[in-house]
Amino acid sequence: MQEYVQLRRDGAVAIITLDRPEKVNALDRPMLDRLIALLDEVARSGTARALLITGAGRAFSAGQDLADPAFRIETNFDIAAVIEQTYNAIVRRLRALPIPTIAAVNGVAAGAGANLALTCDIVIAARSASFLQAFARIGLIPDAGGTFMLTRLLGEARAKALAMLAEPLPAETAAQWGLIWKVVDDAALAGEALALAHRLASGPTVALALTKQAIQAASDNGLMAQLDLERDLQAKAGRTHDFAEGIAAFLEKRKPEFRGA
Ligand code: T3D
Repeated sequence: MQEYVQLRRDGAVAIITLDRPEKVNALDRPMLDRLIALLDEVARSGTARALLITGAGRAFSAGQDLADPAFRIETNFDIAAVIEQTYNAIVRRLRALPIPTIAAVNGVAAGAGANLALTCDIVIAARSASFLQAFARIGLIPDAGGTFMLTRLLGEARAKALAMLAEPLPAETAAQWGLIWKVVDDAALAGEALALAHRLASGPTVALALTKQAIQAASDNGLMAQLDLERDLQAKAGRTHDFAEGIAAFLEKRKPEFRGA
């Protein structure tokens, strides 16, 4: 059976590719279930130190496969249950994964496809890519964490306009607005994204995971709670080999060799 989501390894970097280019990587139920299984595999392996997610062909993903037989209004399907089992399950995993996640957005990212990309820790996009909150076009609200990420990253004014107007946001504007990390020329995207993933994978992985945890918690915490959290997480980072190595390398004027422990 052909798999439309692929996982491969490049050293310490795990690479997941949405690989259904003829349907601009629209996500049907088997693809979503496989994505969940692959995220679990990456988490279980314990050896991947960064995760890169990208799309095959000219798009990142068109979001939910609107032609999926499981997505039929006539069958009276339980949309809440489907979302919980698929998109929510994926977003929860990406946010909890204790390694940096990078989305390399190679083309249009629409609907839940856009919001899965925006859930990643660092989003790098091709200059020709765009982000489309397509939901209003089909009478839905942004899901897969869209209302959270858009509002936190852009504020209500831009979040509401993007969601209600469902117009494509060019990658360059997304970068100017702070929705994503950066834009690169189309031909440079794959190489730059992989180099970024390797750079992170050779970093102090425990500290990076704790950084991710602290920054994500900052969306919910007040300053006092965040100071407590920083203290507690720094105590963990301070017990790692990589902290000792970072200090030693600085004093010895050499490049640190982080182990991710
Ligand atoms: O219960 C739940 O799970 C609810 C959750 C919902 C989450 C969501 O993601 S809802 C939003 C779903 N996505 C969309 O509404 C986007 C629909 N697609 C588009 O707007 C456009 O296709 C794109 C802007 C993404 C790309 O446009 P373009 O011109 O580059 O490509 P195209 O020609 O429209 O698409 C190419 C093919 O892919 C075409 O098939 P064909 O005619 O060559 O056989 C098209 O029908 C197909 N395709 C594109 N998007 C989807 C799709 N097929 C199924 N589902 C799609 N989402």
